[in-house]
Amino acid sequence: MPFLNTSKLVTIERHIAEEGAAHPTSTGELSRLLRDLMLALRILARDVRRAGLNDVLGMTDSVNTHGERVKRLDLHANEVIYRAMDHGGHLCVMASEESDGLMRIPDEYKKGKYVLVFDPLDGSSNIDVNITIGTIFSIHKRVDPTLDTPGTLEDILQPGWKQVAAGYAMYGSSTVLVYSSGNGVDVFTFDPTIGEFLLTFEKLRIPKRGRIYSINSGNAHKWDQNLRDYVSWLLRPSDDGVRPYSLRYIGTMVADVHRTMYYGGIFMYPGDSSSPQGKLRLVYEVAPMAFLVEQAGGRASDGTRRILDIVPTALHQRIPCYLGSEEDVLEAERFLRGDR
Ligand code: AHM
Ligand code: MG
Repeated sequence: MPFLNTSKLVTIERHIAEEGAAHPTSTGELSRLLRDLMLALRILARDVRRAGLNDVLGMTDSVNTHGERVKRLDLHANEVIYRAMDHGGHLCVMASEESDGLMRIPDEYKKGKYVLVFDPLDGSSNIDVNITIGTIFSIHKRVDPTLDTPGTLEDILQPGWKQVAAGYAMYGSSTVLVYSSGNGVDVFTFDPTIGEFLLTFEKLRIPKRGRIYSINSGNAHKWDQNLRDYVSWLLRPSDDGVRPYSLRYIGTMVADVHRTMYYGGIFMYPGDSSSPQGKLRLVYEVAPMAFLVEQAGGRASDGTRRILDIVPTALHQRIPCYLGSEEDVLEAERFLRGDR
Protein backbone atom coordinates (compact mmCIF):
# COMPACT_ATOMS: atom_id res chain seq x y z
CA MET A 1 0.00 0.00 0.00
CA PRO A 2 1.41 3.44 -0.86
CA PHE A 3 1.90 5.73 2.12
CA LEU A 4 0.78 8.84 0.24
CA ASN A 5 -2.48 8.71 -1.68
CA THR A 6 -3.34 12.34 -2.11
CA SER A 7 -2.00 15.15 -4.24
CA LYS A 8 -3.86 17.85 -2.30
CA LEU A 9 -1.81 20.12 -0.05
CA VAL A 10 -4.11 20.44 2.96
CA THR A 11 -3.35 21.10 6.62
CA ILE A 12 -5.30 19.29 9.31
CA GLU A 13 -6.88 22.55 10.45
CA ARG A 14 -8.21 23.27 6.96
CA HIS A 15 -9.42 19.66 6.66
CA ILE A 16 -11.30 19.88 9.96
CA ALA A 17 -12.79 23.27 9.09
CA GLU A 18 -14.00 21.91 5.73
CA GLU A 19 -15.54 18.87 7.40
CA GLY A 20 -17.34 21.19 9.83
CA ALA A 21 -18.58 23.46 7.05
CA ALA A 22 -20.15 20.44 5.33
CA HIS A 23 -22.59 20.15 8.27
CA PRO A 24 -25.29 22.82 7.96
CA THR A 25 -25.83 22.99 11.74
CA SER A 26 -22.14 23.23 12.63
CA THR A 27 -21.17 26.15 14.88
CA GLY A 28 -17.43 25.72 14.30
CA GLU A 29 -16.92 24.91 17.98
CA LEU A 30 -15.49 21.44 17.33
CA SER A 31 -13.05 22.89 14.77
CA ARG A 32 -11.85 25.43 17.30
CA LEU A 33 -11.49 22.76 19.98
CA LEU A 34 -9.43 20.63 17.60
CA ARG A 35 -7.30 23.61 16.64
CA ASP A 36 -6.34 24.00 20.33
CA LEU A 37 -5.63 20.27 20.57
CA MET A 38 -3.42 20.38 17.46
CA LEU A 39 -1.33 23.05 19.17
CA ALA A 40 -0.76 20.68 22.10
CA LEU A 41 0.17 17.84 19.73
CA ARG A 42 2.65 20.05 17.86
CA ILE A 43 4.27 21.00 21.16
CA LEU A 44 4.45 17.33 22.17
CA ALA A 45 5.89 16.32 18.80
CA ARG A 46 8.65 18.83 19.46
CA ASP A 47 9.18 17.79 23.07
CA VAL A 48 9.30 14.07 22.28
CA ARG A 49 11.94 14.77 19.60
CA ARG A 50 14.03 16.71 22.12
CA ALA A 51 13.33 14.42 25.04
CA GLY A 52 16.87 13.26 25.77
CA LEU A 53 18.15 16.81 25.38
CA ASN A 54 15.57 18.25 27.71
CA ASP A 55 16.43 16.05 30.65
CA VAL A 56 12.85 14.90 30.70
CA LEU A 57 13.47 11.21 30.20
CA GLY A 58 12.77 8.72 32.89
CA MET A 59 11.39 8.88 36.37
CA THR A 60 13.39 11.58 38.05
CA ASP A 61 13.50 13.77 41.11
CA SER A 62 16.30 15.85 39.71
CA VAL A 63 16.36 19.60 39.26
CA ASN A 64 17.27 21.09 35.89
CA THR A 65 19.57 24.01 35.13
CA HIS A 66 16.74 26.49 35.71
CA GLY A 67 16.19 25.11 39.19
CA GLU A 68 12.87 23.52 38.16
CA ARG A 69 11.89 20.01 39.14
CA VAL A 70 12.18 17.78 36.12
CA LYS A 71 8.99 15.97 35.22
CA ARG A 72 8.47 12.65 33.56
CA LEU A 73 7.61 13.09 29.93
CA ASP A 74 4.16 11.53 30.34
CA LEU A 75 3.26 13.95 33.15
CA HIS A 76 4.61 16.81 31.07
CA ALA A 77 2.40 15.71 28.15
CA ASN A 78 -0.60 15.57 30.49
CA GLU A 79 -0.01 19.17 31.52
CA VAL A 80 0.61 20.46 28.02
CA ILE A 81 -2.72 19.08 26.80
CA TYR A 82 -4.59 20.38 29.84
CA ARG A 83 -3.07 23.85 29.51
CA ALA A 84 -3.88 24.00 25.80
CA MET A 85 -7.48 22.97 26.39
CA ASP A 86 -8.72 24.38 29.72
CA HIS A 87 -9.47 27.94 28.61
CA GLY A 88 -10.91 27.56 25.09
CA GLY A 89 -14.53 27.58 26.21
CA HIS A 90 -15.32 24.41 24.23
CA LEU A 91 -14.93 21.78 26.95
CA CYS A 92 -16.91 21.12 30.12
CA VAL A 93 -14.54 18.52 31.56
CA MET A 94 -11.49 16.41 30.68
CA ALA A 95 -10.03 13.09 31.87
CA SER A 96 -6.70 11.41 31.29
CA GLU A 97 -4.76 8.27 32.09
CA GLU A 98 -2.36 10.39 34.13
CA SER A 99 -4.98 12.06 36.34
CA ASP A 100 -6.89 10.07 38.97
CA GLY A 101 -10.13 12.02 38.90
CA LEU A 102 -11.85 14.42 36.54
CA MET A 103 -9.78 17.29 35.13
CA ARG A 104 -12.04 20.22 35.75
CA ILE A 105 -12.25 23.43 33.75
CA PRO A 106 -11.21 26.32 36.05
CA ASP A 107 -14.09 28.43 37.38
CA GLU A 108 -13.07 31.53 35.44
CA TYR A 109 -13.45 29.87 32.02
CA LYS A 110 -16.60 29.21 30.04
CA LYS A 111 -17.83 25.61 29.95
CA GLY A 112 -18.55 24.28 26.46
CA LYS A 113 -20.54 21.33 25.18
CA TYR A 114 -17.66 18.90 24.56
CA VAL A 115 -15.74 16.39 26.67
CA LEU A 116 -12.10 15.42 26.00
CA VAL A 117 -10.43 12.25 27.25
CA PHE A 118 -6.86 11.30 26.43
CA ASP A 119 -3.85 9.13 27.07
CA PRO A 120 -1.12 11.78 26.93
CA LEU A 121 1.78 9.42 26.20
CA ASP A 122 0.88 5.87 25.35
CA GLY A 123 3.67 3.30 25.45
CA SER A 124 5.35 4.70 28.55
CA SER A 125 7.65 1.69 28.93
CA ASN A 126 9.16 2.67 25.57
CA ILE A 127 9.83 6.33 26.40
CA ASP A 128 13.30 5.89 27.85
CA VAL A 129 14.58 3.80 24.96
CA ASN A 130 13.52 5.96 22.03
CA ILE A 131 10.88 3.59 20.72
CA THR A 132 7.67 4.90 19.17
CA ILE A 133 5.11 6.38 21.57
CA GLY A 134 1.85 8.22 20.96
CA THR A 135 -1.02 10.33 22.24
CA ILE A 136 -4.61 9.07 22.04
CA PHE A 137 -7.66 11.35 22.24
CA SER A 138 -11.43 11.05 22.10
CA ILE A 139 -14.14 13.71 22.00
CA HIS A 140 -17.76 13.34 23.08
CA LYS A 141 -20.61 15.79 23.29
CA ARG A 142 -21.74 16.18 26.90
CA VAL A 143 -24.93 14.32 27.82
CA ASP A 144 -26.95 17.55 27.90
CA PRO A 145 -25.23 19.97 25.51
CA THR A 146 -27.52 22.84 26.52
CA LEU A 147 -25.89 23.06 29.98
CA ASP A 148 -23.12 25.53 30.73
CA THR A 149 -22.15 23.98 34.06
CA PRO A 150 -19.00 21.90 34.77
CA GLY A 151 -19.08 18.45 33.17
CA THR A 152 -19.48 15.34 35.33
CA LEU A 153 -18.37 11.72 35.34
CA GLU A 154 -21.62 10.86 33.53
CA ASP A 155 -20.44 13.00 30.60
CA ILE A 156 -17.26 10.93 30.43
CA LEU A 157 -18.77 7.46 30.85
CA GLN A 158 -20.48 7.34 27.45
CA PRO A 159 -20.32 4.41 25.03
CA GLY A 160 -17.70 4.65 22.28
CA TRP A 161 -20.23 4.75 19.44
CA LYS A 162 -21.18 8.23 20.61
CA GLN A 163 -17.70 9.64 19.98
CA VAL A 164 -17.79 12.80 17.87
CA ALA A 165 -14.14 12.43 16.90
CA ALA A 166 -11.08 10.44 17.90
CA GLY A 167 -7.48 10.17 16.86
CA TYR A 168 -3.91 9.51 17.80
CA ALA A 169 -0.58 11.15 17.21
CA MET A 170 2.27 8.71 16.75
CA TYR A 171 5.80 9.94 17.40
CA GLY A 172 7.68 7.52 15.15
CA SER A 173 10.21 7.98 12.39
CA SER A 174 7.93 10.85 11.51
CA THR A 175 5.03 12.18 13.55
CA VAL A 176 1.67 11.21 12.12
CA LEU A 177 -1.82 12.11 13.18
CA VAL A 178 -4.60 9.64 12.43
CA TYR A 179 -8.01 11.22 12.78
CA SER A 180 -11.69 10.54 12.25
CA SER A 181 -14.86 12.47 12.94
CA GLY A 182 -17.01 9.65 11.63
CA ASN A 183 -16.28 10.23 7.93
CA GLY A 184 -13.57 7.61 7.53
CA VAL A 185 -9.97 7.87 8.67
CA ASP A 186 -7.46 10.38 7.34
CA VAL A 187 -3.73 10.47 8.04
CA PHE A 188 -1.65 13.63 8.41
CA THR A 189 2.13 13.82 8.63
CA PHE A 190 3.88 16.52 10.62
CA ASP A 191 6.30 18.71 8.70
CA PRO A 192 8.52 20.19 11.44
CA THR A 193 9.95 22.82 9.09
CA ILE A 194 6.57 24.52 8.69
CA GLY A 195 4.99 23.27 11.93
CA GLU A 196 1.95 21.80 10.19
CA PHE A 197 0.26 18.42 9.90
CA LEU A 198 -0.30 17.83 6.16
CA LEU A 199 -2.80 15.37 4.72
CA THR A 200 -0.88 12.34 3.43
CA PHE A 201 -3.49 9.58 3.23
CA GLU A 202 -7.22 9.98 2.67
CA LYS A 203 -9.78 7.42 3.75
CA LEU A 204 -7.48 4.72 5.04
CA ARG A 205 -9.00 1.20 4.80
CA ILE A 206 -7.79 -1.78 6.83
CA PRO A 207 -7.28 -4.88 4.64
CA LYS A 208 -10.06 -7.46 5.17
CA ARG A 209 -7.44 -9.94 6.39
CA GLY A 210 -3.79 -9.59 7.31
CA ARG A 211 -0.88 -11.88 8.06
CA ILE A 212 0.41 -10.31 11.27
CA TYR A 213 -0.66 -10.84 14.86
CA SER A 214 0.37 -8.71 17.79
CA ILE A 215 0.18 -9.80 21.43
CA ASN A 216 2.43 -10.00 24.50
CA SER A 217 3.25 -13.73 24.37
CA GLY A 218 5.07 -13.44 27.68
CA ASN A 219 1.62 -13.76 29.24
CA ALA A 220 0.77 -17.00 27.37
CA HIS A 221 1.01 -19.09 30.55
CA LYS A 222 -1.93 -17.07 31.93
CA TRP A 223 -4.18 -17.27 28.82
CA ASP A 224 -7.21 -19.49 28.68
CA GLN A 225 -7.16 -22.54 26.42
CA ASN A 226 -9.27 -20.98 23.65
CA LEU A 227 -6.84 -18.09 23.22
CA ARG A 228 -3.88 -20.48 23.24
CA ASP A 229 -5.63 -22.52 20.54
CA TYR A 230 -6.15 -19.39 18.43
CA VAL A 231 -2.52 -18.29 18.61
CA SER A 232 -1.28 -21.84 17.90
CA TRP A 233 -3.59 -21.93 14.87
CA LEU A 234 -2.15 -18.62 13.60
CA LEU A 235 1.30 -20.18 13.74
CA ARG A 236 0.37 -23.42 11.95
CA PRO A 237 1.15 -23.35 8.19
CA SER A 238 -1.95 -23.62 5.98
CA ASP A 239 -2.17 -25.11 2.47
CA ASP A 240 -3.27 -21.77 0.99
CA GLY A 241 -0.12 -20.11 2.37
CA VAL A 242 -2.08 -17.58 4.44
CA ARG A 243 -0.64 -19.00 7.66
CA PRO A 244 1.68 -18.94 9.55
CA TYR A 245 1.22 -15.33 10.59
CA SER A 246 4.17 -13.15 11.57
CA LEU A 247 4.43 -11.74 15.07
CA ARG A 248 5.06 -8.03 15.58
CA TYR A 249 4.81 -6.46 19.05
CA ILE A 250 6.14 -3.02 19.82
CA GLY A 251 4.47 -2.65 23.21
CA THR A 252 2.98 0.74 22.30
CA MET A 253 -0.67 0.28 21.42
CA VAL A 254 -0.65 3.30 19.13
CA ALA A 255 2.20 1.86 17.07
CA ASP A 256 0.87 -1.70 17.02
CA VAL A 257 -2.58 -0.51 15.95
CA HIS A 258 -1.11 1.91 13.40
CA ARG A 259 0.74 -0.94 11.67
CA THR A 260 -2.46 -2.99 11.79
CA MET A 261 -4.39 -0.14 10.13
CA TYR A 262 -2.08 -0.29 7.10
CA TYR A 263 -1.09 -3.97 6.90
CA GLY A 264 -4.10 -5.63 8.49
CA GLY A 265 -4.05 -8.53 10.95
CA ILE A 266 -4.93 -8.39 14.62
CA PHE A 267 -3.76 -6.56 17.74
CA MET A 268 -4.74 -8.18 21.03
CA TYR A 269 -4.48 -7.31 24.68
CA PRO A 270 -6.56 -10.08 26.25
CA GLY A 271 -7.66 -10.72 29.77
CA ASP A 272 -5.75 -13.48 31.54
CA SER A 273 -5.84 -15.35 34.85
CA SER A 274 -4.13 -12.57 36.79
CA SER A 275 -5.81 -9.63 34.96
CA PRO A 276 -9.23 -10.80 33.71
CA GLN A 277 -9.89 -7.39 32.12
CA GLY A 278 -6.44 -7.13 30.53
CA LYS A 279 -4.38 -4.00 30.87
CA LEU A 280 -5.71 -1.38 28.50
CA ARG A 281 -8.21 1.26 29.54
CA LEU A 282 -11.60 1.45 27.86
CA VAL A 283 -12.39 5.15 27.98
CA TYR A 284 -9.24 6.82 26.63
CA GLU A 285 -7.27 3.96 25.03
CA VAL A 286 -9.44 1.20 23.64
CA ALA A 287 -12.65 3.08 22.69
CA PRO A 288 -10.90 5.75 20.56
CA MET A 289 -8.77 3.11 18.83
CA ALA A 290 -11.90 1.00 18.26
CA PHE A 291 -13.64 4.01 16.70
CA LEU A 292 -10.73 4.53 14.29
CA VAL A 293 -10.50 0.82 13.46
CA GLU A 294 -14.23 0.66 12.65
CA GLN A 295 -14.06 3.88 10.66
CA ALA A 296 -11.33 2.23 8.57
CA GLY A 297 -13.56 -0.81 7.95
CA GLY A 298 -12.09 -3.06 10.64
CA ARG A 299 -13.57 -4.73 13.71
CA ALA A 300 -13.03 -4.03 17.42
CA SER A 301 -14.17 -6.47 20.07
CA ASP A 302 -13.55 -7.40 23.69
CA GLY A 303 -13.73 -11.04 22.58
CA THR A 304 -17.51 -11.26 22.66
CA ARG A 305 -18.90 -7.72 22.42
CA ARG A 306 -18.40 -4.76 20.10
CA ILE A 307 -16.14 -2.38 22.03
CA LEU A 308 -18.10 0.69 20.90
CA ASP A 309 -21.33 -0.66 22.45
CA ILE A 310 -19.83 -1.02 25.93
CA VAL A 311 -21.01 1.58 28.43
CA PRO A 312 -18.10 2.38 30.77
CA THR A 313 -18.78 2.17 34.49
CA ALA A 314 -15.54 3.71 35.76
CA LEU A 315 -13.10 6.27 34.41
CA HIS A 316 -10.04 4.01 34.50
CA GLN A 317 -11.87 0.76 33.68
CA ARG A 318 -9.85 -1.88 31.78
CA ILE A 319 -11.17 -4.02 28.94
CA PRO A 320 -9.75 -6.92 26.90
CA CYS A 321 -9.29 -5.93 23.27
CA TYR A 322 -9.05 -7.52 19.83
CA LEU A 323 -8.69 -4.93 17.07
CA GLY A 324 -7.92 -5.14 13.37
CA SER A 325 -8.98 -6.73 10.10
CA GLU A 326 -12.60 -7.82 10.09
CA GLU A 327 -11.91 -11.45 9.17
CA ASP A 328 -9.09 -11.80 11.70
CA VAL A 329 -11.12 -10.42 14.59
CA LEU A 330 -14.12 -12.58 13.62
CA GLU A 331 -11.81 -15.62 13.60
CA ALA A 332 -10.46 -14.72 17.05
CA GLU A 333 -14.01 -14.36 18.38
CA ARG A 334 -14.89 -17.81 17.00
CA PHE A 335 -11.92 -19.37 18.79
CA LEU A 336 -12.68 -17.51 22.02
CA ARG A 337 -16.26 -18.85 21.94
CA GLY A 338 -14.82 -22.33 21.51
CA ASP A 339 -16.41 -22.67 18.02
CA ARG A 340 -13.17 -23.77 16.31
P1 AHM B 1 0.74 2.85 29.15
O1 AHM B 1 -0.48 3.66 28.85
O2 AHM B 1 1.15 2.90 30.58
O3 AHM B 1 1.85 3.18 28.22
O4 AHM B 1 0.36 1.30 28.94
C1 AHM B 1 -0.29 0.94 27.75
C2 AHM B 1 0.66 0.16 26.88
C3 AHM B 1 0.12 0.00 25.48
O5 AHM B 1 0.59 1.03 24.67
C4 AHM B 1 0.66 -1.34 25.07
O6 AHM B 1 -0.16 -1.96 24.11
C5 AHM B 1 0.70 -2.10 26.35
O7 AHM B 1 0.76 -1.14 27.39
C6 AHM B 1 1.88 -3.01 26.47
O8 AHM B 1 1.81 -3.71 27.66
P2 AHM B 1 2.77 -4.95 28.00
O9 AHM B 1 4.08 -4.38 28.31
O10 AHM B 1 2.09 -5.61 29.16
O11 AHM B 1 2.77 -5.85 26.80
MG1 MG C 1 -1.59 4.10 27.44
